[in-house]
Amino acid sequence: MATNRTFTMLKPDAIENGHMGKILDMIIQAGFTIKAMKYTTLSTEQAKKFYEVHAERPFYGELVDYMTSGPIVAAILEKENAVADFRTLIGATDPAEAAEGTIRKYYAESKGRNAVHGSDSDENAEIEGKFHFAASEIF
Ligand code: IDP
Ligand code: MG
Repeated sequence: MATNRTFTMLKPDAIENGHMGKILDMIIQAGFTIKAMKYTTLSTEQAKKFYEVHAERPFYGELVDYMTSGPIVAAILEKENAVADFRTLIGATDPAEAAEGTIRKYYAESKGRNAVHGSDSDENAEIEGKFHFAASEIF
């Protein structure tokens, strides 16, 4: 069932490079409403768990180190067709392949340090949102 919600993180490179405001503005201008948001950090344990599906990939250790290297912004976003539209807004995983006008095209450093996360399905959007937010923090 479509929930019209997705989950995002502005990743440590985006915050470190001073892109938090510009990325949030792109998200809001694209029609997403913020239903939950926090400026926080991931523990190694949380990052490992969040990216568990990639545990066997060669970049897993690097990914966990990167995602715990500094603060992130986690948010739940709402819009009709949220999951697919947000993936379109962020662009391909590798900024070299990301379409013009996408967040990753503008702000990602590399395939690994790629500025922003977006859930890949309604089911994962719900799991990932609940991973970061208590019910009382979601509006
Ligand atoms: P996605 O974020 O576009 O859904 P996934 O394939 O799910 O991409 O990978 C999760 C994250 O793992 C990416 O956003 C990126 O930070 C990192 N990653 C993916 N592929 C590579 C790689 O080949 N080298 C280094 N990091 C990678
Ligand atoms: Mg993914």
